[in-house]
Amino acid sequence: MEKKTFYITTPIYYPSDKLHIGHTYCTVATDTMARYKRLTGYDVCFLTGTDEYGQKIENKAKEAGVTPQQFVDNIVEGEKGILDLWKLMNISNDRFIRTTDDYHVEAVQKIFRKMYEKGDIYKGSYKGKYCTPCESFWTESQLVDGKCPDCGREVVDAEEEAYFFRLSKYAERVQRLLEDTDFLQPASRVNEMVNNFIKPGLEDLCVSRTSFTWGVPVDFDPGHVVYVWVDALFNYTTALGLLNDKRDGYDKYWPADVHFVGKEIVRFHSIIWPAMLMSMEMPLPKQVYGHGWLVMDGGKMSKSKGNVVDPYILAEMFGVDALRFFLLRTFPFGSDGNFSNELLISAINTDLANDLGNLVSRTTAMVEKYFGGTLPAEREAAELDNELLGMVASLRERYEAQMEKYQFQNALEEIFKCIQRANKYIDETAPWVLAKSEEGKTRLATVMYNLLETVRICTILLTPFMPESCGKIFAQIGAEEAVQTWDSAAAFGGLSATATVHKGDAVFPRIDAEKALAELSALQEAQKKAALPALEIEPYAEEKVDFETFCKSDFRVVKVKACENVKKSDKLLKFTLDDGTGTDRQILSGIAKYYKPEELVGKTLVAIVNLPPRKMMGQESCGMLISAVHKEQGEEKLNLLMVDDKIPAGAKLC
Ligand code: ME8
Repeated sequence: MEKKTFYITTPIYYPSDKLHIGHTYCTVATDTMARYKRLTGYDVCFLTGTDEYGQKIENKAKEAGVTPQQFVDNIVEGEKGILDLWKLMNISNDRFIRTTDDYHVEAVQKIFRKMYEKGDIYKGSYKGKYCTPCESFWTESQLVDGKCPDCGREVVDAEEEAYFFRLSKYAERVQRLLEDTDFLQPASRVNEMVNNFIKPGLEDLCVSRTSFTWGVPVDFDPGHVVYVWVDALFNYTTALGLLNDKRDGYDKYWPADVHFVGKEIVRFHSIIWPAMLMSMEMPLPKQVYGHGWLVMDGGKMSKSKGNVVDPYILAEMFGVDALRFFLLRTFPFGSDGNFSNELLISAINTDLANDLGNLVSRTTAMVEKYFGGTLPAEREAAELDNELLGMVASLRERYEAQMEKYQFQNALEEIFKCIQRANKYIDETAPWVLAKSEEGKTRLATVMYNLLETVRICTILLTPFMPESCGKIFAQIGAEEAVQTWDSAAAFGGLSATATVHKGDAVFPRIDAEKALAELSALQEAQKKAALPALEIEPYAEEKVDFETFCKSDFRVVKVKACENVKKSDKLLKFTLDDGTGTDRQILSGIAKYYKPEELVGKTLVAIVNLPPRKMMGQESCGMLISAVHKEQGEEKLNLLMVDDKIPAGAKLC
């Protein structure tokens, strides 16, 4: 019999910057779902990829002094790029699409032409606002405080000849789709779409641009490139071979079972995407699930805010599986979650090290200690076993109900209730007491078997979340492949009655929270610093100074006779200077952070000497020493201007 199919996608990511933990969150969730569906027997197609066109990428490439293609190639394929990250995170995608792939470009051109020939795309003129970072057009009325309603950044005026898609024509059908079906999940997102976007009147959508060139060219009108969202959304179908013969699987996998997308792009997926598919007379995806954001102190992570968290650092410190687990255990998928290093460490220590890790290591250690690693076949059941056995035997059903609703956190909660119950069962049955007498051994073997079976069933259901670690646990409890299956998770009794365990290293070592937090914040700080520009110099003054005014400034060479810190001031140094007049000059300068007084004595410097004297900390300063200032990796640097010692004190600079 042919397997049932399941087609699941992540958004395709913009390769405009390195990806952060927020992107990883969505991809890990999709991967977990894909693995779960494979486990339950589906033929899964899991697609992810990159969305490489648009003005934002063109601008970034220009800033970096490379071509847009070079720019995206580096972020996608380069060291620690997107492909590397998905490999590190053990992402099991079946396909990867890059929108610059030629088959995609050609298919998008055909799609655009088809909608044009049908009359759903027409030529007009666009006047409005554009948010470059989001690649979104807005009308004046959609702006919030004059800024982009999605990201809150400045928008720019845009007016150009453009093609439009007749979104308005599909408004009613889209509204019915949203209100009358379970197309958009969680259902709480439906109202926002209908009330904010459809009810006020869906305007036709501008779907081409002429002011830049990094996009799919409209083949029948050179100079126009296809709006990046039109090109991007169709990736879900071109990757399956729609209107191209380089890929295949369209008939098999389309329509998608679910698109996982972040909440800010629900609008594109639940309004624009179905409308375009209606125009193309194609089947609609079965579901769009809008997940929440990982936020830091209430705000979305973004490179410009400097609050992004690097998944590489976390995965290297805590392990990939611990990170995958944390993301889905800690935050409900449909809502926002506040990321913190403390939460991550607590999930590892509480759930993984304490509850799961301990259960596995205590159980295998006891089977080794009391039975030399292999259980005897005799059993002796007791009333006390029933609660645990009942809970574990019905776990798969409760887990499945949650997984089918994409409620990863709840599914894990069901598993951990069983794990906690099993740890309590150890305390209740007190194996160390049973082990003391020969008569207790049969009962002890039963207790051990029940624990091993609990571990086995929980591990099967945890596999989509932590594939590698679950493999290690299976090896420790001696579970062969045949008893790692979905079917075998439905009932107790999978392991042989004379199961053999192989105690190994702790699968989830406990983290020393204080040490790890200190290390993490040092690493994250260093990374933040490294991301700042290596060298920054002050912008040049726009305003001109006339020559006469400039000539009024009297710059002189001065020699440092003495220099000391000013009492009660962290900033000020007091200089006694030979300025060539025969009378010492005193200047105070706020540079104590940069120099020790003794290192300046004897140096030949430059000062402006005709500034009016002023008092600082009760002392008079007659002039100002000239320094050069710049920033390195965000840090202020200052260097006093020092000149050749051969130049006599008092020499005028001109
Ligand atoms: O939107 N928490 O690309 P993108 C959770 N190219 N999810 C987050 C997140 C965070 N802090 N930050 C980003 C695009 N994401 C388009 C998609 S699909 C046809 C085109 C999620 O790289 C975000 O919500 O800006 C989105 O779902 C995904 O990462 C890609 O974001």
